[in-house]
Amino acid sequence: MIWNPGIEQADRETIRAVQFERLKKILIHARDNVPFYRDRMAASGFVPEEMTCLEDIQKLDFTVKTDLRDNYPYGLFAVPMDDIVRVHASSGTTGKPIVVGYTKEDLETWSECIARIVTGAGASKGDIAQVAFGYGLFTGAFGLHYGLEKIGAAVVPISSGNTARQIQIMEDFGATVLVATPSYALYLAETAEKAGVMDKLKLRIGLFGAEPSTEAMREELERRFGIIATENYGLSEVMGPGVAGECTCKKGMHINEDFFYCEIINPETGEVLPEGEQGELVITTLSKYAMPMIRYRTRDITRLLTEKCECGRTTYRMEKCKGRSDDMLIIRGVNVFPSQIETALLGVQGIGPHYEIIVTRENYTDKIEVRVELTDEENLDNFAELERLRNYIGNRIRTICQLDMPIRFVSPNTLKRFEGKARRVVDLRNQ
Ligand code: DLL
Repeated sequence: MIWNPGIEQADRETIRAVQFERLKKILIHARDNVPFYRDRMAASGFVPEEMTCLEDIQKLDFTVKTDLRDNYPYGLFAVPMDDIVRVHASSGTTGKPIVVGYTKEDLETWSECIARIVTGAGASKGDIAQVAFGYGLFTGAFGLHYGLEKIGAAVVPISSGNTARQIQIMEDFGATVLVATPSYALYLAETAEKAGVMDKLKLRIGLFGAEPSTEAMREELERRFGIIATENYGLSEVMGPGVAGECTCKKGMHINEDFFYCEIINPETGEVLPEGEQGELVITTLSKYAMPMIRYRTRDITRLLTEKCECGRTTYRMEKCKGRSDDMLIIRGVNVFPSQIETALLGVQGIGPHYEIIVTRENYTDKIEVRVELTDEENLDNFAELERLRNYIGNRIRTICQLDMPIRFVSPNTLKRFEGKARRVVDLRNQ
């Protein structure tokens, strides 16, 4: 089913016309209400009223995370505090959090975006959706929550953590949809298997997102839970989840293009790349009134897929993110994304799907070590088997990453499990 065929199946001209009309309006709103944007437009002589096409937006500077930090907490809000009905924040790793606000209308837009995505993934009225994202300042749980309610699903707002109880509730409440990060879903699968209840679960759909994951991870989750695992994408700065999500074809995430205008740029030069090329995703919000984001640099590396999807939706899709440009490691001159290492590791017989990438620095050179769990403790003393595994995994990593990496095997169940976004890379370079 398609939630909003009027827009999800619109032809290109209609989508661009809607985008153009909304873009002009939001740029005027931003200029008139946010000193940061007013000053920027004034400095570059940009006048939204004079725009003639969508591409005119390229004359404007990018907005970056530090712009949000510099305007902490409410400096980029474009409406009086009276009109704000919700605030979320994203902590990040350093410094002050970035704060985002929503008007009532923005919340309706948000639910609409999620309703389209979850419908695309096959969820509908009658589903029981267990939301295992953390409820709080994080946008994930509330975002999915209201969109799922909008389509008529029964939402179980269990939040993240307390993993044994999650499985109990999943079984007792007959959850059919699981909302989580892929890494937490993997931990939940492992816990359900250990509890011997996997065959009692009624799950049929996974709505996974909030962190990069690979096709290998999808296959692992689909196999273990016996579900269709779909992925969705978003970020707090532009709304939260709801920017894009996969349909059941699982060939890229359909973008809610009437709400988000997407560009792909060369992350080094800032140049806008031709359609279909891989680069950094830049998003402009077309209908977010509390806090418009103009040309926000997401740091996420992806490409736009422009062909029509088999599902009948016409909206552009974004490919699974390869990673964040700031997560890319440069090892002996070779660029490596953690997702490439994940692809090499998952599905290998004899090791589990959890892994850690340790990065250190010696004599000004970055070094990397990959830690994986053996599935069988006894193999820790079986040198022949360890050697066979080391060669096999080493070859896979070399094929995908063009690099040799030391591999360390550890006992089963010893690597850290995650209840939210996984941190697979342990960066010890500054120690
Ligand atoms: O993670 C919003 C979200 C919640 C999306 C739930 C999907 C589901 P932030 O905490 O602000 O917001 O983190 C945003 O997470 O820039 C990406 O780097 C990463 N991210 C989110 N979804 C995906 C995905 C939410 N499907 C940052 N694939 C983004 C890869 C993702 N990375």
